[in-house]
Amino acid sequence: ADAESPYERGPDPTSASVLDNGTFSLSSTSVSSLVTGFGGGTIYYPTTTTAGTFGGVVLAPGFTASSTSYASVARRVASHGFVVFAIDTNSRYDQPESRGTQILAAVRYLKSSASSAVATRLDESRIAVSGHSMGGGGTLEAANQDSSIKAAVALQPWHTDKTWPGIQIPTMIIGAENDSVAPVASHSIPFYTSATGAREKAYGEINNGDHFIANTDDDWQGRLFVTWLKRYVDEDTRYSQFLCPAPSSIYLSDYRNTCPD
Ligand code: 9J3
Ligand code: ZN
Repeated sequence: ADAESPYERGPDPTSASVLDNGTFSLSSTSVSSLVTGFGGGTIYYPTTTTAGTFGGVVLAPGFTASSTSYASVARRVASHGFVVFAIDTNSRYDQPESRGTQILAAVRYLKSSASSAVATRLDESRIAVSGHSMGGGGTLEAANQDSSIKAAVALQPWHTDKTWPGIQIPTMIIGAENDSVAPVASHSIPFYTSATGAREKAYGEINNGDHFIANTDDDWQGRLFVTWLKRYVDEDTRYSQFLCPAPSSIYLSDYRNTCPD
């Protein structure tokens, strides 16, 4: 097709490839907990230096959790051609508002202070935010505060604030049908519904999923996460077919979106 994005990375996607890990081999580097503004973490990035630079995403953990619990989802996303920074928070007990501030501190770190191996592979102009549970609430905070972020993906987000009309950036919320910690009826769905200012938004709900699906390498969670970043961080319209019309699957108990994307 014409009008291809200069940021397309990896082979043309298929309905099978979007449900699998990507094609990029990965390297990783750890970031000290002594950095300013957040708690360090691990950056996963494609090893190649011959495929152009990659967009980035900061991924924040849930209440009491650490970055290590998100290694599989981080690697899943990175393998499709992204620099993924799974962060730790200053305290495991930090609330969503603080997690949002820390996500944005990690974005600044990724853009300006990361190792040369990361810096040579990252396109610092194309960064997304993500996180799980209270880190997903932090994702909403970060998205609400910084409209220069290219996209947001909130995994089973938890927040006491149920209304997010100020978010402007493309936002994907991934809920889990059987989540009893952040029930979709009182978290993900009102977050999605209230995000009336988002340029594009989608809500995907993993059938039979529980709150801790973000700590697994679930294929449909991976598909939704990767597809959103491909479309809005990479401007890769090869992935539009997986967003519009809305996907339908026995693995999804709900899906809502704005189309066209
Ligand atoms: O995984 C999470 O961040 C859980 C959110 C939560 O348990 O809130 C209750 C205080
Ligand atoms: Zn083409």
